[in-house]
Amino acid sequence: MTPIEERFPRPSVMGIVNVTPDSFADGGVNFEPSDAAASARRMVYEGAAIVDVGGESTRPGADPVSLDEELRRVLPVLEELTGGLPVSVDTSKAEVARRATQLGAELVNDVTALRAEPDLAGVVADSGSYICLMHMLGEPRTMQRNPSYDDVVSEVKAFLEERLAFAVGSGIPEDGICLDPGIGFGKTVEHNFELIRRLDELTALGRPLVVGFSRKSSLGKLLGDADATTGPLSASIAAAVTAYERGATILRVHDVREHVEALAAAQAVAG
Ligand code: HH2
Repeated sequence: MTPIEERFPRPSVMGIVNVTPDSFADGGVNFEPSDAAASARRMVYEGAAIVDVGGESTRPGADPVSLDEELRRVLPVLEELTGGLPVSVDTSKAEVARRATQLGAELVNDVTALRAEPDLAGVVADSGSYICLMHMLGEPRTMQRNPSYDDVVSEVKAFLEERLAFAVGSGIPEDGICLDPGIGFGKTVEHNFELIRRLDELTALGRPLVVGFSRKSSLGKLLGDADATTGPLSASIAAAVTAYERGATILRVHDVREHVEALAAAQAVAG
């Protein structure tokens, strides 16, 4: 296996393709498989290193989706894309990951970090795919009801360290694992910004970090709308660039071209 940090050099952009009717920022836009495939192709053309195809919204308040429904949503898109396009699958379900990796998905993005279905670890190990392990406090339906931590960064770090050990213990090579603090998953606005401010404490785990701040409601709330459910592109780009400067490797975004351009400038500054 090529180590994930060689396959995705810093910074790499992961384009988001939600094959859902209800995702918080782009629900419905890519619900038709042909629309989703076209968006994915455009994102790669615009410079995405990989596109993340998901069939279940994990926005605050979202209800889970059945296995059959999730397969019905993502398989037609993956059938159109894989072989030609670098694809990851955003799923917590072992069966979805198994079918997706058979179709060529090279990364499994599990927002539950192998807690929803621990069998997913074996699927990833057997398929030789990469995996992203993300932190979430609680579950999507209720996670934004007053999330609280003594110290958000050290608690997220301890969680990711434990999940990394679980994944390695389940046979997934450490070289193939990246970690994600889970912006917006059981976190207040201040928790999210503190995680980026102190991102060096998470890079100390020695694995590449994924950060997904794109269009998230904390950005809209920061700008004065207490009831925001999304945030603007401009603030998304600033959050991605500052995360990159603090050590993030993969930036998970809706607006690929704008992020690729901004990160090119930030990378030129970094030298
Ligand atoms: N955010 C979302 C979904 N999956 N995966 C990772 N690794 N990191 C993230 O920050 C992350 C994620 C939520 O964003 P989106 O996919 O646009 O929305 P929805 O869950 O409503 O489909």
